[in-house]
Amino acid sequence: MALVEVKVPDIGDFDEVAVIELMVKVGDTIKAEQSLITVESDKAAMEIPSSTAGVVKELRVKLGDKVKQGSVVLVLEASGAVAAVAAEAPTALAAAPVVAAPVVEAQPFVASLVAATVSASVSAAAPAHNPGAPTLGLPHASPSVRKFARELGVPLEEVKGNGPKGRISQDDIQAFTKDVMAGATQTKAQAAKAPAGSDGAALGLIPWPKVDFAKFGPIERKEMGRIKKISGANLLRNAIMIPAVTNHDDADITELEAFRVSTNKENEKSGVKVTMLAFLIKACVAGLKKYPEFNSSLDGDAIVYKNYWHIGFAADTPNGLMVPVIRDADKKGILQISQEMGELAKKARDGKLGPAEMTGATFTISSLGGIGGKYFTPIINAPEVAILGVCKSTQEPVWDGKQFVPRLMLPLSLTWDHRVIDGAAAARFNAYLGQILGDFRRVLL
Ligand code: CAO
Repeated sequence: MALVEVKVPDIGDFDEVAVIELMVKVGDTIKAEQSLITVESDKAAMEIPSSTAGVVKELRVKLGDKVKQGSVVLVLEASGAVAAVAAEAPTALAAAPVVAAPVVEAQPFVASLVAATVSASVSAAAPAHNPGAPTLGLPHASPSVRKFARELGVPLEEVKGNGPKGRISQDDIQAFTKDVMAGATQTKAQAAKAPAGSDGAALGLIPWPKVDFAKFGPIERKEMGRIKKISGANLLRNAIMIPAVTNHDDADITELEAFRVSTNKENEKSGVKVTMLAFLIKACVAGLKKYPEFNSSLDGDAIVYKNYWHIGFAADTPNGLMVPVIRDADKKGILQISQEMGELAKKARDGKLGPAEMTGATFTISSLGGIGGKYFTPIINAPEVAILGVCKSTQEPVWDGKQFVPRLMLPLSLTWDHRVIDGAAAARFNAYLGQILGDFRRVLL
């Protein structure tokens, strides 16, 4: 039988990550792709799977160890015909993907919103929650469960795990949240802070309506997938925290579309198809350079201006919305951007995007142009400060000073953070985009 070293694969932007969970032990028989350990950086947690099936002979890491790409996780006696060479775990990690930014740590506002909402219904008599048996070190839960808890602001250490060895499942988190929402229990923080009788109505929110839909007709209940849950929590925070405004405008892309079609004809054999989105990425980079506040982030009372232009684009995948990132879009041509976009969109649909491919965007474009619609109000992908929504171009009658002429018009919807950007700047940004898309030679100016 071959002995195989399973190593930490490429983990994207992270140099060193901490081992926070050991999911196997010596003597365990494991399958290929089975998760072995969980590692966590300050931005994301991910499970390191095994490339090979076999029996664990030796664990080379322990809780709290720092590991990086190439660190040996364990030694396996491989089952089947496996060459006795060091094997690397596959690069498609089970990293928790997010819309826009990497999975964030506890989201204080969402958490406090939940707390405020629930305390409205927590009666003074609600007992402080009695957590399950104390666990040594971290509570026993998978990364996705841990993140789910963080997104809801649920203190994991107070949740009683009902799985084997007290493992906390998503059901346990949901049950805990329901209890808190129903006022049947309180978190320790609530018990400590909320004075008896506090209604916590600081936000003026009433509890979420609880309806027994089955009373009105047949229903089917399906739990949301992981990506939807993660993106939902991020979207909620961003929608609530950002004073966002959306400006709608149209760009005349009649000539640009003709150029796109002819470019695709010329490049038919290359296999790279250019869509309007690639031009939009380039046009946005020009806009971001001219109006740098759109390429910034808020950091307390400071605005951080970024001198790099990484553009995220929303991709619709069977698992939910994902935002791969084209890095250094300012240094790339339309064909390269198109090619990378095609590759990243495919990886997103196949669930194979790595953390590095989903992080670092300075601005995002959400294009529904291939589907339809006129305008919409995209939600900003924090910590970015603006996002461009694009819908389907249509032929429209445009007055040229003498007569109405048919022109291909592209609807643009720019949502911006009013803390950083003013309405006039947003109107200028959109107008500038329109100029560039109307005459793409302006990109060179
Ligand atoms: N107007 C008219 N037609 C457009 C267009 C536009 N603005 N944008 C794209 N099209 C056309 C393309 O030219 C292509 O036409 P052909 O098939 O005739 O060549 C067709 O629509 C399909 O394009 P596409 O969607 O495959 O390619 P894309 O580069 O425009 O977009 C991607 C790629 C990954 C962004 C897209 O597939 C996608 O996932 N879009 C959804 C994004 C989303 O969900 N946003 C909402 C986020 S908020 O919930």
